[in-house]
Amino acid sequence: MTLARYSLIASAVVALTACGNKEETPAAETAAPVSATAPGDVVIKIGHAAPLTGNIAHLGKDNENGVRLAIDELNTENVEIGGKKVKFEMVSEDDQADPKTATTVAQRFVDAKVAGVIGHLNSGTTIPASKIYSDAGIPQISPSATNAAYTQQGFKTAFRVIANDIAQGGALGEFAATTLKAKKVAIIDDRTAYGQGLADEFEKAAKAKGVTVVGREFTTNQATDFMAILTTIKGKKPDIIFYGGMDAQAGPLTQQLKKLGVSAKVIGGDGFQTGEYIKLAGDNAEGQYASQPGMPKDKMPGFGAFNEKYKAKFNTDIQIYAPFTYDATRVMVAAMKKAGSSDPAKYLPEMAKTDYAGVTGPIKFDAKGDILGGNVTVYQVKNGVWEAVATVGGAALAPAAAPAPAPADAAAPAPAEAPK
Ligand code: ABU
Repeated sequence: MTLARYSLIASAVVALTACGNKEETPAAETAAPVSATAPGDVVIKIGHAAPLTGNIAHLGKDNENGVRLAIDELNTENVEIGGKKVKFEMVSEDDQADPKTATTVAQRFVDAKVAGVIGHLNSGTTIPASKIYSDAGIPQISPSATNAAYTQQGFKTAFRVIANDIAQGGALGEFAATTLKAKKVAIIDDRTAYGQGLADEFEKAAKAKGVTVVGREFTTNQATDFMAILTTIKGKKPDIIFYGGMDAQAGPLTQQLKKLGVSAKVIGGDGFQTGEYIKLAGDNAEGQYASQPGMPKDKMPGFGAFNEKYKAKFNTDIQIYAPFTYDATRVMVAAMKKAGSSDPAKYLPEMAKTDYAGVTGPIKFDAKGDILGGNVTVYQVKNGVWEAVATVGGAALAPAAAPAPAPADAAAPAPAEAPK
């Protein structure tokens, strides 16, 4: 439901019931029978933000679907918080993957008194929005923003349920050097917080393993024609080409490599470990590599059941982050239940103490709000689908076919940093 629609309903609530909140928190209000809730239910609003228009709207919709699935389920579970029956309502906003729009959306969420926010999708939106949530004391869980800076700002409200790009870039650099035995790499990024940050981490890790970076080129997250930079790169004869960015660019870039007769393999991060990449890259998708933070999907404890529920409800395949938005929503609600309140000030301390068995695996946070023990899986396109080929959990690369390593530090004490 958009904020505009919510506002209409909220006005109707005031007009019809002329009653105030039953729960003494800013994050909940009594719903009128205009929604799917029963009269007297306390309604807790949870914000969701992602690009719902533009060239990665398919990923934003996927994130939104994960939240919707969690909330629809929760609303059948007779959840009680602080002894009162509650219903949850998603307030979903389009941040257009644009940092400025994201801050406007964040302020709207604050004004709407959401209890918490799942989002944003992109690092470039999550980071500026996080300051607004921090100032307002509203807990935020990003399911997908992987730039390390998000949780390095000292904000007690910032959490993420996915490993960051220090882990992901390090894993990819290690994989390129050790498994692919690359000697020369070319690097391209889209100049976003995510694309550039991941490329920097990859470059650091690859160089540390003795790989030579023969070229570094830039594009944007709106580009569609990469022939000029790919022609420059072709002349440098790299063994592999790293791309830091999203599937909307990685797909056409991969296809254009074939037109230029470049056979170097493409490798990158979670921004293009999607079904959409395979479609966009066409017949040159086969054999390319991309990683996703987390264990291989077939080793995620709840992925199979989640996948079935998702397909049945939305009649489409998961793109990538829906299981993470689903887990993030349930983590937030679990903290509210433990605190006995949806008041952000009251349940925020429980968020920091999270110990949750999610469909993506165990979720605990370190002192900064990053997931503890988050590992990274490298996938390759084989016969037109992504197949896990290696998992990095801690320092060592393990074949994905081997038993998934337990999150190495899941039970480790949090690092000695300022507590959240
Ligand atoms: N993690 C890749 C996509 C989202 C982002 O970090 O910008």
